[in-house]
Amino acid sequence: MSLTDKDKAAVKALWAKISKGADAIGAEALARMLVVYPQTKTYFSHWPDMSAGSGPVTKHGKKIMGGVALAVSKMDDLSGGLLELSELHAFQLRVDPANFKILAQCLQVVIAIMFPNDFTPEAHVALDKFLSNVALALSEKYR
Ligand code: HNI
Repeated sequence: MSLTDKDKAAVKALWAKISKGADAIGAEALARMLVVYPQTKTYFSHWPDMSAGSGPVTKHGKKIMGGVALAVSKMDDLSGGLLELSELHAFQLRVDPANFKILAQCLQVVIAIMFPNDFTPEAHVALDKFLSNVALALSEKYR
């Protein structure tokens, strides 16, 4: 489902409130994904430590949120804006696209915990739609 102007405005408004906590959101969401969906650990087996708060998790959480920030800025053309990241995940990293939905879920749980007042039902529905579209754009190069 494509994003309406209303969805886009709601995501931008939410992002303006939460982006200061982006690094922490990314690290928490990634740590949660690795615990709750342990099958995702296969992609990070080269890390010395996959536990919450570890160096690699903290560092990679930041990178993921850099990707989300890019997606927010390219909201009108997610396929084009995320093309390189899609190629990377498809051809080099070979990440099963089902995992994008899993991470999206973890991101939403963490945002709800860290920013309960900003994560209104309206923000929630828009973010959910946005992250589905991000997952779709990241999966583009798999075809
Ligand atoms: Ni993902 C690397 C963004 C989902 C596995 N990933 C990156 C980088 C960005 C990024 C940015 C760094 C690229 C670079 O170095 O040039 N990843 C994103 C985004 C999402 C996402 C925006 C979804 C919202 N990645 C996932 C998922 C998995 C995943 C769901 C696996 C479960 N990503 C990786 C792996 C790397 C990676 C593996 C390389 C990490 C490393 O340290 O080797």
